[in-house]
Amino acid sequence: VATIQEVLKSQVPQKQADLLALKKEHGDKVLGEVTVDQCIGGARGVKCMLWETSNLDAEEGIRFRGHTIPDCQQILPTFKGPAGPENGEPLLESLFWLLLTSEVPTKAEVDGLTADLHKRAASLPSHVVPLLNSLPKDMHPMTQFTIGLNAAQTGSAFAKAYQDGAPKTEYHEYVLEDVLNVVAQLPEIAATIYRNVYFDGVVSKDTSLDYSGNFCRMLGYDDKGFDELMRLYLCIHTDHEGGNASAHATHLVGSTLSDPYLAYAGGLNALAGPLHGLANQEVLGWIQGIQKQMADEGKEVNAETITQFTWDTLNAKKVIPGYGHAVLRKTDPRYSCQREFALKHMPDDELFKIVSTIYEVMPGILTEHGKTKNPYPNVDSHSGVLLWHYGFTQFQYYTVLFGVSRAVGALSQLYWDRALGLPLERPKSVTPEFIKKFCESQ
Ligand code: FCX
Repeated sequence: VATIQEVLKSQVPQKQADLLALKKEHGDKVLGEVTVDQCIGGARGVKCMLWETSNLDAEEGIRFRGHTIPDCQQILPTFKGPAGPENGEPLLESLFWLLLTSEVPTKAEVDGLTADLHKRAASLPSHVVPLLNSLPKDMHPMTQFTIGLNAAQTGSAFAKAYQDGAPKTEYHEYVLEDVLNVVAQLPEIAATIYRNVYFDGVVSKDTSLDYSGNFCRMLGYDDKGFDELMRLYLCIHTDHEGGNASAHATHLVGSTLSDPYLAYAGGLNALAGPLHGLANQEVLGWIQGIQKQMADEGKEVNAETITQFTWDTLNAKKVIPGYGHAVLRKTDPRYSCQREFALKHMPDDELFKIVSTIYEVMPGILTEHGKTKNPYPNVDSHSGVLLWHYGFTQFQYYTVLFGVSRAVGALSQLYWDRALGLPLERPKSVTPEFIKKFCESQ
């Protein structure tokens, strides 16, 4: 059975040659132009970043190495064995393999990767857990998460190899070590934070399980339904092409030859913003706000009261968390697959019914409001209600789960950034005076 290291090693020369050929043949062609609006407006739609692992279509949503989420549910190995919806959700390790190699792995290959990750988890430097234990319990879990990952950086193989004078051509081999180690070590960092902040600080493992199942035990959950949810959750949050803030930050920081620990800590800091991953927690907070207000007013939570509460939020000049997207213009397929999961496993859940009612009324309200270019729900709109159903109610922590997952996508790409020798990222900025002068001279 091939290891992921062997598969990648065999792919690198061809991929390097392909990129050189692409540059040679088409290097001077124009991919698009940049308007002043795009320059001021967060570079929406500007095609200026190479990304291997996934692609986002505004109408269709994400494809991981060309595969949609429903495709992945059909073709990727599951905990029970081969692919197929009757066997449950794909294993995160399956998707990690696909993102890194662009190949669909066999169950035996995935099992090998699972075992490798379990082994690597033990290499978390011994000072990390005591450091996490010393942090104030009221420090936000995402802040603790980046501290933990930064602290684990002492174990970076790439940082050491660079200091020891490794040649450029070998960087990616050390980066792959770090990528696998970071993905392997994040569950312990994440679970230690969860157990410290909300419980007794004790983290128990079960390495007879897969990555997600073991992570659930570390968090303190022993429920096969929750294991399946975690597999789905961890798969769908991995990657969303390169331009999203956490992936882009990782790619940018990594382009300075910061090692994967430091680069992904940069990504986590971006994920911690409320317009990005923190929306995971904000959605639950918003729903609880409706529930509380309606309870206080002796009203039901229904389409009418949700509509009123939505207008109150919009009139207060706040965003509706979980709705809108910088690229997507349809319901996010990551939302749809979570809805499918809910319909299958918890159709009568009260909170799910509220989320469904929000879905019925929100696109109409946001369209009438007339600002957002996409009135449909994104991934964050649904995840909280699923976690809540299994008793995972500490929603200030939810974004940490997103962070465990996003590592798999952002770091798969970081491996290829170094294998392909991509340069320091350094776009040109312009001053307002330049824009004015330039445009007036046209
Ligand atoms: N509620 C209210 N107003 C919204 C809105 C929402 N959900 N989404 C967009 N708008 C507003 C914007 O704030 C902007 O207003 P402005 O003109 O006064 O600045 C206007 O509509 C145009 O924005 P638009 O071009 O549609 O969206 P952007 O690309 O600027 O922003 C995000 C995209 C995702 C940041 C935006 O839709 C938003 O704030 N959504 C709520 C937060 C959220 O759910 N984030 C998670 C996104 C994602 F899935 C993830 O990263 O996890």
